[in-house]
Amino acid sequence: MSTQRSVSLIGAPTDIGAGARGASMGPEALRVANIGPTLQSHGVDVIDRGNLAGPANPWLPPLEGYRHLDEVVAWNQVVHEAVYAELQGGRMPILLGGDHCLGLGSISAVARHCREAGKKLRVLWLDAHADFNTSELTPSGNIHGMPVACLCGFGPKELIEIGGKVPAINPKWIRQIGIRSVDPGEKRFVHEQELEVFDMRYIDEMGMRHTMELALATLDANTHLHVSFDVDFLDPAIAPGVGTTIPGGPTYREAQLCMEMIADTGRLASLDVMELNPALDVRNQTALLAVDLIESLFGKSTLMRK
Ligand code: NNH
Ligand code: MN
Ligand code: MN
Ligand code: MN
Repeated sequence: MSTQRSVSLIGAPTDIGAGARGASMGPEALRVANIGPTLQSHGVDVIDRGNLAGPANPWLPPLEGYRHLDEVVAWNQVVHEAVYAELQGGRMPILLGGDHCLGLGSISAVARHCREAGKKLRVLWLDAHADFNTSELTPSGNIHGMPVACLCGFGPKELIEIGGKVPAINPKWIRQIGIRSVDPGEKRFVHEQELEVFDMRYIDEMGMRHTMELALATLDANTHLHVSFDVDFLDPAIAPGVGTTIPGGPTYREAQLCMEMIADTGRLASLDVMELNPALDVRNQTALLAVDLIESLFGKSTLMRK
């Protein structure tokens, strides 16, 4: 079994859910880093659908625990429809973020597609953060810290209902990898909901190989694998171009091995590349690194394998 070879790039140029401005420029930075032609060079059929449109960022303080809730809902609705349409058309959507609040629109569409197609779903959440806050728990009101909770049914009605069914997904379908910054209330909630988290301590002690073996265990021919890649997953020494850098992330090789082991499953069926912030980057290096890692997801490896 090999990874889907028809890909659609979908740009979502917004920083509506973030605490720093600039992720709205992420899609263009990934294009400047040659994401399309690079995938094509690996034999992938690539269509760039261009950018989605949504409301501007009014940059207001939180209201009842949420910043920009109406605008976040509007953006997630357009993302949901765009991702769903690609899946129904038999193509792999790659969402170019944009901040991570849009993981909700993307993954709710994937979940809807899987329900209708009778497929199982596994979500890999590669991130420094658990993104499991609610309006009561959040220290910031930024909705990019809440998409996983929303997907599991904890969040405002307008957001959690985007894919129709509530909750969109079961916490048991998620594996979080690279986590090293969780807010106090969020931490309790992660334990309560029994999220399966491979935090940096786990990766330090057990290694990326063992971590990925567990995170990818029990996938079968009927499983749709979704990867939600928050670029702040990576160590800031190699990936400075994100709004919320947290030290102690995966090195270049650890990140490559993570992607290579995902590629080896042949199950990757949808992808988000989120939180890239060109305003904070240095000569587009974080975008170039993200493209390099995405190449590995599509089977680039140091030496030819079988
Ligand atoms: N946990 C913090 C919050 O909710 C930060 C979230 N920031 C992220 N998440 N970049 O991936 O405000
Ligand atoms: Mn499908
Ligand atoms: Mn995130
Ligand atoms: Mn993050």
